[in-house]
Amino acid sequence: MLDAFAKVVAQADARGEFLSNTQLDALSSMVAEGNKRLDVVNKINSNASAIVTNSARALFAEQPQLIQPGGNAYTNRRMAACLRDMEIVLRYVSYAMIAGDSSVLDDRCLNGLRETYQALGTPGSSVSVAVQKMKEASVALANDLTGTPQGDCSALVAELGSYFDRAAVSVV
Ligand code: PEB
Repeated sequence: MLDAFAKVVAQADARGEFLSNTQLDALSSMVAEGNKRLDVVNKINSNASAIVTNSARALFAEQPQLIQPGGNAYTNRRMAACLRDMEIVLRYVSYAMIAGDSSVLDDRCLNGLRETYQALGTPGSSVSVAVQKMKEASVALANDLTGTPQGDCSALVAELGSYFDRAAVSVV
């Protein structure tokens, strides 16, 4: 598991070189935007249950067969597993966001997840839609500057979106 700093150290060490100016610039802007990054993660954390439940509701509205008899989220046990899975993905996305690096998400959450869903008979394409809905909700929250100083969050929002995209692509 790496963060943005450990990642460039590992890359430079593999080549036996000092950090490049490009690497230093990237870390420098990460430090400069550090408070905004904390705000984004804080917004996700404090809205996590709404992000999960609203996204699940939107998924089931689009794909009602999931909650009909025989569906993959039919019965409370499967519904609970589905909501739990969505929360797990959101949690790991938040870890990647605070670390500024996707390795924690890749290694501890997404690795083998497609195969797990195949073995369970859970449709990965539906999980992917659920993740995209969580992306939309989280990006909207990150873009909502109410109560915070106005500033450019576009790079952070794009980075946040990229972690959801990784998760969405990994399960189909
Ligand atoms: C992944 N999900 C399920 C299981 C596992 C995961 C390992 C099997 C064991 C169990 O039921 O607990 N666990 C999960 C995860 C990590 C992990 C992400 C990462 C670290 O450790 N059903 C739907 C939707 C979708 C869904 C499409 C969006 O209709 C999910 C939610 N996951 C779902 C369901 C089950 C499951 C298990 C329904 C139960 C499947 C079953 O028992 O039939």
